Amino acid sequence: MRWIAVFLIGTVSVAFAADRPNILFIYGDDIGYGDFSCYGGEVDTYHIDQLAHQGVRFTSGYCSSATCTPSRYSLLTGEYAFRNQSAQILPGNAPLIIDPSRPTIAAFLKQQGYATMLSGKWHLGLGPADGSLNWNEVIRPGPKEVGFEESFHMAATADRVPSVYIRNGRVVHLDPADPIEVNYKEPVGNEPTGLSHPHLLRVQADEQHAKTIINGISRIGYMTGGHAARFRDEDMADTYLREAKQFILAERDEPFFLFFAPNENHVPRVVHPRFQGSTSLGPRGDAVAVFDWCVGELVEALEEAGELKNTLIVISSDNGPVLFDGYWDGAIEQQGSHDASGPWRGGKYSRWEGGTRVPFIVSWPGRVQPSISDAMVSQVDLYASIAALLGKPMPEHAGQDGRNVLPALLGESDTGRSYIIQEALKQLAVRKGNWKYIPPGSVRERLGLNGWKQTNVEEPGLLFHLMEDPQEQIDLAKRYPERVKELRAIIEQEAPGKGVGKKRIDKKQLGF
Ligand code: NG6
Ligand code: CA
Repeated sequence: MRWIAVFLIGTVSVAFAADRPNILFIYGDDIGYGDFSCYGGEVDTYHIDQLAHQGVRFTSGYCSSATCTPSRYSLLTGEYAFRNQSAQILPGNAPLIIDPSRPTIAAFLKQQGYATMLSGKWHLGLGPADGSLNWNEVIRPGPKEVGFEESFHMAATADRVPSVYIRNGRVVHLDPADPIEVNYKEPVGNEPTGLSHPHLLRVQADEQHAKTIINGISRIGYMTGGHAARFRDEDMADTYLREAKQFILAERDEPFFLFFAPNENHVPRVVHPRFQGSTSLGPRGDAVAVFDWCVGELVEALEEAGELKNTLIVISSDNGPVLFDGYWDGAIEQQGSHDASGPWRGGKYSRWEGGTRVPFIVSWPGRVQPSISDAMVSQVDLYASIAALLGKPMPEHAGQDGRNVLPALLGESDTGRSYIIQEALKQLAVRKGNWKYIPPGSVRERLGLNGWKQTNVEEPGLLFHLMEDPQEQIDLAKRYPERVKELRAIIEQEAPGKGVGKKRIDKKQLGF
């Protein structure tokens, strides 16, 4: 009998290792469906394409919302962000919006014995609900309290103060003699702003982005102090990467979960000089190249650690693309024939497909066979699917909107979720199969340098057939009232009372 026992133990331990891969989320910012070359983009994203060719490249992969905070919220919590009123673009001094009693995917994986780390953008708020956060003391609650044992991050976005890095709850390189103060309502200290000192600016910005100048770039919000701690935009990708690589290369017995969330392709797009002009598409194209380079470096680190085969990598983005987003950086003028949204209409801030249909690539060299998948999957599903992979139940009060789409994620099935709710600035839409329904309200999108384009949606809403009409131009709502009824009922069921949006989008939803 002894050999049977040995055989069984052997099998069990092999299965165990294979089902507890390292998990790496590489989460782009404002990267559109059409930005990578494997999705038809004009910048050569060689490293991303390599992973896509060895893995599953999804054509119907979604983030949950057309802006950052809500999508990140859904990714980590497995809950649709429209359920949480606070999950909207946050100022840089907003309190933490994740309830620590609802375990995130990081908390869940930590519970399962994973080492966990965040390197990059956070933008889910920091500090207590009463707003009493002091940037010069321990910053909590934050990533640690919701499951990231290690963290190295900025508070919100690169265009929002405070423009510093935070490591494990402390501002990096903070000089106690030069304390930080942050204010989103009125100026603090004597810092030059974009409005008062436009001659100091390297990039001209709109009024919203014309507050405190850091590194020659005016930001949203005011800060003073923390001079030694201020980041240099040019070094940001290298910095997050260095921290992430250290984490990957650390000696440890347990598997890891790394959430790598660089700034690319968010504004301000001020990349390292070695990437400036590396593409013909201006700063926006250069930022895509930086993102691709980061992917290559992470893969190399995984190889060096001997972990590439046993790492489940997901590459995606938090919302669709935007060209002009507050800084006159030439993104529009230099885009040429590149279409960052790919075949879809709209982008960031928008309920059109381009707002939430994003690149979505799953690679796991030891397990996943190459394919292109049309299965519908959402970032809100990653939590439930990974729990299924580990063979563990989801914690109570967590991830209720996620579906287990593991077979689709691993390229073993063409079936994903049957429908998806799409959110933009707290207004909803639904896609089921090839049908897309946009209820009454407003569809907003950034247009050129002239601000916003707003489409008013009247009763009974808009209905499109995405296969026949990917650009969402031909409204079929009046022709197929039964279909409208069916899709509207899905929204009413998922979000009672939230089906019909407002005619004007609340400025609060835009973070100002
Ligand atoms: C908007 C900002 C935009 C960007 C966005 C957040 C203005 C006029 N625009 O309010 O520049 O920072 O918020 O982007 O202030 S996100 O990707 O983090 O959602
Ligand atoms: Ca974003």
